[in-house]
Amino acid sequence: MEIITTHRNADFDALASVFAAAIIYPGAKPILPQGLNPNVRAFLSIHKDLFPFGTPKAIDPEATSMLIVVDTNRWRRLDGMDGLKKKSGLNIHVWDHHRESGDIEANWSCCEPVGATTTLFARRLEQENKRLSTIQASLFLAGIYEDTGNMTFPSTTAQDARAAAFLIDQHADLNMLNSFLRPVYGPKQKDVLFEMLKNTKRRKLKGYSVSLIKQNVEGHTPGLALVVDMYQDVVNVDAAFGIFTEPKKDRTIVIGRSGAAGLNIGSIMRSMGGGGHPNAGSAMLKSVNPDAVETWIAELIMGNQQASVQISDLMSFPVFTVTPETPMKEVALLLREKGCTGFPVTDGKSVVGIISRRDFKKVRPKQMNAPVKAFMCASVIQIDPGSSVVQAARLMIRNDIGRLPVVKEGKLIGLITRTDTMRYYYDLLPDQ
Ligand SMILES: [Mn+2]
Repeated sequence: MEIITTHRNADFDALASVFAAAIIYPGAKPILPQGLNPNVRAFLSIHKDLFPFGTPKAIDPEATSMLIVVDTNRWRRLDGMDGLKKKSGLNIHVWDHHRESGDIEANWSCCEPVGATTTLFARRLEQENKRLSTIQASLFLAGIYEDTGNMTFPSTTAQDARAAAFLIDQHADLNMLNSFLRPVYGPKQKDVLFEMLKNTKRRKLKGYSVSLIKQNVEGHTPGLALVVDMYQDVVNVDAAFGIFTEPKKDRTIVIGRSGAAGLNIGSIMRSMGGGGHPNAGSAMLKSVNPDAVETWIAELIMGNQQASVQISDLMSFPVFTVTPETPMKEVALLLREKGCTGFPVTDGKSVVGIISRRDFKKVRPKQMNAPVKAFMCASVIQIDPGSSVVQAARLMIRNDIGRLPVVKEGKLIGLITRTDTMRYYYDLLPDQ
């Protein structure tokens, strides 16, 4: 007997990988864990006959000679495989895309840090010139889209896009993807979201706006990740954490979402024994005090220093400034000479305005002798050196400005421009 299996709470990448493996290992039996994510459950309820699978109960460890594990490399994420864990001489193959190494010792493995495990299978199927049915191609594409956030997660690689191209060539149905990848959001999830919004609080941690909400949930509530997603959107914070406690089971599930590039949810969750991507992750904790969990997360964020780039790392300094009395014609010359698009205007140490090339549009030629204070923008939006790049970008977008003076204790210490934030987003930071 040969078995293909994947992690608990299987998502589309896990499910797609299991059935792609069934094509590559035609003699092996797909076994799905008991817990499935709600989208996957909905998909399977309709496609049950097309994707036959067994449950862990069907396994006879004695008779099993080979185990193919997909989309994980850890024993504890598997369901009902304890009997095989101890078995000696078992031939194990692992297909996975997780960056962390696990404890499953494989005789052979295909593990590469791509966006989805399904990508590795799609590549192999293409190499073997396999033809796929529309349903197979659609399921595999769903796996890749889900795990790469439709190719937007930073973990996405060119290989994922190539695999998607192959699957679309094989007539994957994009309408099907739309209906099954749409997340489950029902009355129970709505209640949880409503409660979270009622108890909304925000705090500043390392320059990020973060919301940590503790809440009790009754019984199994699927789709909590989506609820945290929506919550983060609505309250508009850099990161949101739901600390959901199920009192009857004495367990707490922590779900985190981050939109800030420097705040890595995956590494925070790994510190708590869970896992995830830079933008999203979760951890399951037994017998914990939710207040302590909240403090723990806050400490992890505060300690997450190397990962978060601050304004002070990106800003330029010293800053060239002009005084309020500098004549406009001199400012024009200086802008050209320095190759800048604007200067802060300072009176002593404090910033009293900003003058930029844009402001010259309203200056008539005979006004060029007037002082800069007549034309500068006097409402200065400044930023603290400890703030995050996301915050700087937000301020610039919201106020339609291209530069922010960086001010510490009332003193101008640097300038951050739109170009500086771009450099950060496109990962063009100079080596330090
Ligand atoms: Mn995956």
